[in-house]
Amino acid sequence: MDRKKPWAEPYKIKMVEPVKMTSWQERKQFLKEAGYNTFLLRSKDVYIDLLTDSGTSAMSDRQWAGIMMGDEAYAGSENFYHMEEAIQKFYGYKYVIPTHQGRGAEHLISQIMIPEGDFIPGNMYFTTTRLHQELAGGTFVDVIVDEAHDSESEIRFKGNIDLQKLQDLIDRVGADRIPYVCMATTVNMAGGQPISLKNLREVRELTQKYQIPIVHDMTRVAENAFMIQQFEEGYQEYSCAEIVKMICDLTDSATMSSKKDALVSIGGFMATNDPVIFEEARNLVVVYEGLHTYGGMAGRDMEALAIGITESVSDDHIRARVGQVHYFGQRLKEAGIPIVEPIGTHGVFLDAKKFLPHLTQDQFPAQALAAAIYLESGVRTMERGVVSAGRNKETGKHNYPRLELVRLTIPRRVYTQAHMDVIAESVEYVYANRDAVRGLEMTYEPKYLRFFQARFEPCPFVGEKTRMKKKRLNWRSRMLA
Ligand code: P71
Repeated sequence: MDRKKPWAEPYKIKMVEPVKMTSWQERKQFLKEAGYNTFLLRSKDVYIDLLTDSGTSAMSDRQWAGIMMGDEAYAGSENFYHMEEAIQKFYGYKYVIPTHQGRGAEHLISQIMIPEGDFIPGNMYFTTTRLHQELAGGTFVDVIVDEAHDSESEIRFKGNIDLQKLQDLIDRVGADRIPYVCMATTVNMAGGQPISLKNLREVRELTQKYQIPIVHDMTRVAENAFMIQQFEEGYQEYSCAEIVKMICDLTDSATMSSKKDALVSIGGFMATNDPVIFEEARNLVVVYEGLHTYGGMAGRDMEALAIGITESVSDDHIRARVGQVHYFGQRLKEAGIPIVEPIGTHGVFLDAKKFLPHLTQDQFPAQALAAAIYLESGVRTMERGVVSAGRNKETGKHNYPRLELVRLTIPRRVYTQAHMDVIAESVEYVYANRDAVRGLEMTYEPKYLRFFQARFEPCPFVGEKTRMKKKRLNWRSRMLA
């Protein structure tokens, strides 16, 4: 009988990079200097870095060998053609435009496809995606299923588009005011939630009726394909690579941040099957990114990407990648920590509203929790709540997302199971002492993508002094200090 395969890593480690633990006193100082924003910490002051899985994965020996084969010609680099071939082979799109990273591709597609005043439905916003849609004069409309906004709903494909919401938008504004539907595989802001192929087929059917194209944010498409293989009826016999291809085949164009799924430190691309859009993008890319055969990427990085794409769709790789995330999430869940369920594929998301019920959303609970976790453990995480959601472009008021989350994102092939255990213990410690975590107030707010550079200060507890007198526990005075 075939034994179920374990998720153990399908590789062994050839090179290591030391990490260093700092003292609590040091971290207190670093956090203050960083304005309580984990984006502003220096990486040398971080013990385990779960800020993002973007550009932080470990490359394979093959990829590093590819780096040595960089053809740094200004035009027509051989590595570009390797990259193009890999994209055509594994994702199936005909035309490829390289960009420096995902947002470069988002910029191009938004400028090309969105006329001023149009509406772009999508399965939940992503920060950079929505901003580029808005800068082009468009308005993002969230058409994801309601369950995606509920951290407790355990439906399997929480990334799905609600067809009724999409139909309602078409009826309300008219199909000619919708330049495309933006469909992300593995919905980041929902907690790393997948879409199902069934849903994508239905969206395809509906949009084809109105001749609305689908633009695929394929940043984590292989992880989504793995979830389909594991959980959607009828796909167990297909390989991850085959499912990736099926997904791409149901869409018209794509934007990609290669820094995630595709296992490289930098890079991205726009891809399309439409020759007219391709022609436009080839024109525009030289203005913002670079020539159409490098688009801001070095030749060596395009080579590493071509190899990374091949590795990213391997069943063994993806099982271990998602297996590690699920191992970690399961540990937190068993410890009673409020996390987004089901556990996603690129990280585990803490529900900061439930974790810190004593804070209002105006006190930036997810930001405060990310700061507290760093302070107590040196583990760096990322806020994905009201700070990330930014302000409403018309009213200027905060957007208050229902999900107020802290993301513990797992880089690919970087940390071990022992690291997962240490992080879980740190989060458990903060959870046990959660009522000592203070809210924050924003003292500096940048105009664009404010979460990157905003600064904060702890706001005082009401009646803090009396409380402190009553409870002189050591950890309390530490966290409150
Ligand atoms: C992540 C990132 C990187 C990031 C971006 C913005 C704020 C914080 C962190 C980037 C994505 C993404 C999706 C679904 C497009 C981009 C942009 N994610 N779509 O999760 O997840 O790609 O960073 O290469 O420009 O940490 P880019």
